[in-house]
Amino acid sequence: MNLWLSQLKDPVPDGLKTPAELARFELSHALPDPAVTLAEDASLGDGYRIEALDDGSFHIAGGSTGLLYGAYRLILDRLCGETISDSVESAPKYALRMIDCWDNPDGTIERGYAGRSLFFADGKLSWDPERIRELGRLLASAGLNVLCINNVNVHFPAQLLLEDDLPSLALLAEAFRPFGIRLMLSIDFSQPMRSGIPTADPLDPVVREWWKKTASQVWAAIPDLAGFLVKADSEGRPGPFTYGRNHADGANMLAEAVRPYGGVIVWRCFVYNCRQDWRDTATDRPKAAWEHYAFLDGQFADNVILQVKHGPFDFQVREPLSPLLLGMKRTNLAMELQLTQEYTGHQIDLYTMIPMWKELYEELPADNIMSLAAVSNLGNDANYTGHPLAAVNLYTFGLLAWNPETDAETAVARWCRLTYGFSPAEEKKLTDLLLSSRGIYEKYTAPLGIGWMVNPHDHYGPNPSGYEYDLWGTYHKADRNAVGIDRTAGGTGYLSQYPETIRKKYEKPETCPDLYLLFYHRLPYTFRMKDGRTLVQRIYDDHFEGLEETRVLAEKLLSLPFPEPDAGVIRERMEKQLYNAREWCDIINTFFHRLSGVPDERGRKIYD
Ligand code: GCV
Repeated sequence: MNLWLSQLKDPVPDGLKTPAELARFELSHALPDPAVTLAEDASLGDGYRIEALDDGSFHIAGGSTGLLYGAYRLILDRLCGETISDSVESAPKYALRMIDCWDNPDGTIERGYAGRSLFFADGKLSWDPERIRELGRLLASAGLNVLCINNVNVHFPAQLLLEDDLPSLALLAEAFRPFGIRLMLSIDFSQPMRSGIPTADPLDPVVREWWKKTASQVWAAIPDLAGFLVKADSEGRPGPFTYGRNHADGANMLAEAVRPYGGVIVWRCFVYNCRQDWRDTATDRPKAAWEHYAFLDGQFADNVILQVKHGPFDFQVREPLSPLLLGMKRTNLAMELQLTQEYTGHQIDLYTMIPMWKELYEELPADNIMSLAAVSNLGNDANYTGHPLAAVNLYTFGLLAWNPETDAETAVARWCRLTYGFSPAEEKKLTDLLLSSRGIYEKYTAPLGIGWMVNPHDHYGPNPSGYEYDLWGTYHKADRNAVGIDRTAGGTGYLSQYPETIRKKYEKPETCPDLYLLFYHRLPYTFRMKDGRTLVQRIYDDHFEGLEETRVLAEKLLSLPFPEPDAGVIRERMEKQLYNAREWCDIINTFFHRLSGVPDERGRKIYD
């Protein structure tokens, strides 16, 4: 199964070495006519220039990878019924367009909803070469170029990737090379201690030497390894704090070790107190990343990239843009998105992400970041993403990483056309349904930016107080009068981490955009929204509407002529989504009704 490339009938053969060779193969099989000539121009790198010549043929210039991206551009345009009439030039906005897999050596995937790992089984690297070539083709055709294959929570034996498993890893890197995809590895900050060194202190000369030697061995085996990804001092992972050092000390030490090979250190900023006492009101989790990193701006080596989750919490359905992405002007930044639907429906509920990403970009100057990363939604299910329609998130992420100005509707419509080849009316219908799916999901889950009302740990289905008295710093504090946390200057002060324009937009409940209202404010249920409804009435209305819109979504979606096996899978998942939406609607409404005692103005059924 080739998803959006299903019209490419000839599988990529074994034995191709470079992206330019692959470009020639793809063009000769998928686009034998008209003729296409290729000219390698290393100065263009990943970029390409395509010229339509008078005799109907095309000429592509680009670096080796640029030729491949140019070839896919021509092929996919042709499959979409489009043609380049004059000439186009294109180059990616971000040099690193990364997919981070949270795969474990035993073949499980943390927060994975599409089967088991494509890279590991039984404690070691293990892959099906044909599937790797198919995956490589999918990723390259979407413009993606870095793949971190192992979980940021590096559990043993993942450490062996830097040790005994290196030869095997080198073979996997070779398999991805013709697709222009470079591997990255998540590493364990305390790994030197496996070699008998009593510390992992980043300023200890023995530790520094160990990393240098290890890097030299790793890059000798895989000369184009992109770098290391590090989760340090986060949710129990080891890091520099143990030794009284800060994150610049930790990241820069590793950066020095990988510098001779052109490697980068991608250092995650997901650092917060995950052992918080719910009684402690002085700590507000969204403030944590800024407190740990903002003062270090300008102190990171130039081959360190700080990878920041798009919001200050953890991939909730609605979060504001992380203030770090706006405030660290002298640091290389990557924004981290999450394709795997941990909090957004487990690839059971339909949730198309590009509308959310476009909203983030409304506040994020594209130049503030240098890379875009996303947690993978891939697994070894036949269709790679479990829900066939979840593949739209992988494809459109690639388009956005190439060009953040990509229009959401155009991107989704292109995916629909490539994947299903429906009639124009059906394509429009599917595009609209996909684009509406995020808003629908948002309506029936946690209200107005509050987040976290999910079943703990598993993160699917409603549980309004599941995290309320837990250690994770994720509280809504709903009582009989009010709900939410005041994060303005008069409250926890989180909003003060932003530039003034943003502070002004959110600081007053009367003018704060509705969908962020309970993220920033604690408000009584009687609070009057801009449209005159009370807060609690808006919560009831959204949930009833979300459920009803899910019903309509299901009906319309299931009327489309999906081919098997997709049709069966979509039907089965849609039924589960309907059940989930009903659970959410009834439980959230009952929760607020019981607390507030306020009846629904429209007399709809809310359970006692
Ligand atoms: C890989 C959340 C998830 C964890 C994940 C973590 C992270 O807490 O629930 O599964 O761990 O984020 O991004 O590191």
